[in-house]
Amino acid sequence: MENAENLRNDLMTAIAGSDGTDALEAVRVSALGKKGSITQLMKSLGAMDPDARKEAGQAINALKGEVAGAIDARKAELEGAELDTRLMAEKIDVTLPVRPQWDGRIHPISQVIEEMTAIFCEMGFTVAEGPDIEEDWYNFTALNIPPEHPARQEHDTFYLPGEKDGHRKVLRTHTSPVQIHTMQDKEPPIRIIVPGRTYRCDYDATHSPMFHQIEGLVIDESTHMGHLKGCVIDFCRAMFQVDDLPARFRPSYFPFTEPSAELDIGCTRAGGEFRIGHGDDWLEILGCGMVNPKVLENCDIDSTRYQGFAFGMGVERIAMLKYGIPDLRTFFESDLRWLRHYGFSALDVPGMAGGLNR
Ligand code: 2U9
Repeated sequence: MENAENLRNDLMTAIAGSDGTDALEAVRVSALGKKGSITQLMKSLGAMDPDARKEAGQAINALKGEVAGAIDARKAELEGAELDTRLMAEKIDVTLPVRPQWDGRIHPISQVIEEMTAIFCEMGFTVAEGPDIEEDWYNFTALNIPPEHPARQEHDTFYLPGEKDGHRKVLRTHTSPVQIHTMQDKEPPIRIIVPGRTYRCDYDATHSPMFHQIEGLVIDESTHMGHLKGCVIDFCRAMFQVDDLPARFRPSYFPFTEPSAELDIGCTRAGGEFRIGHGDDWLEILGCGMVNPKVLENCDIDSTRYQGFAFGMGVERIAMLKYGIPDLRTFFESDLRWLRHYGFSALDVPGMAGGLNR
């Protein structure tokens, strides 16, 4: 097979001489492609007598394997060299400042949660967090909302598919299950705030199926309603940066607090302008109350020794009021123009008195 030997030498020279993956591919097609030289040799076997065909067939197969192996090895070599050249040419100067047009923005929800956290942490609270998916007992029963309680209907709960034993987990409808876990796991005194995502099956101009709450819980031996009132009024004054912000409490009802109240703050709607502060009008801002002793007992806390207060508010609502964002639905549309307008600079670090003077 002199023919085959010449072909082998020619192909090996061409493979070694290929200076790029495109040139190498051309060599591969010229040898092993449909009309390639080795393929043609294979086809010529049909015209040979059986003994010659056997010998030539083995030689051509060996040649085919050798050429394919040489092509693979050269390909790996060339790809490695091409990658090296590209990496050498690519440079990135990590010391360059961020380009202003690529500057990311902090979402108003993140900003407002940070502002609230800064205020409550200054008062001595710490932050607690927990899972979005909860057992029914933590979301409802432990909070004095037993099955068939009308408050369950108000919560428009998202249920997960049932487990084998028939019980269903829920997407938490408030952040309160985190307080239940904390009371089970820690001894009083407890002073926590719980920011986080919550879910209710409701969607219109003022409701989103996913929204955010921040709740607070204080449990010790002597905390009373006066502490609750001072805490939430101080919070509102710091949050809205009005030192003498008028406040009033209205009686309310929640299964997990007794007595319960809602806090209104002063505002004005005169002449089409809306402003928080002095005025002749009121705006509901949060709910609160003294923790129901039944809830303490559900967490194995002795309600004859310990007592405390709790409060809860919607983060979107506070963000809309503080920063004049008119439509709740825009919060989660991921519209970059909206985020550039209402978002915050990463360097705009929230503190006790930060945020309004932009
Ligand atoms: C435990 C005990 C008591 C949390 C509370 C409210 C009042 C309240 C709503 C405000 C607007 C939720 O986002 S909203 O719809 N919340 O009015 N939340 S007291 O009370 C608790 C929580 C946990 C163990």
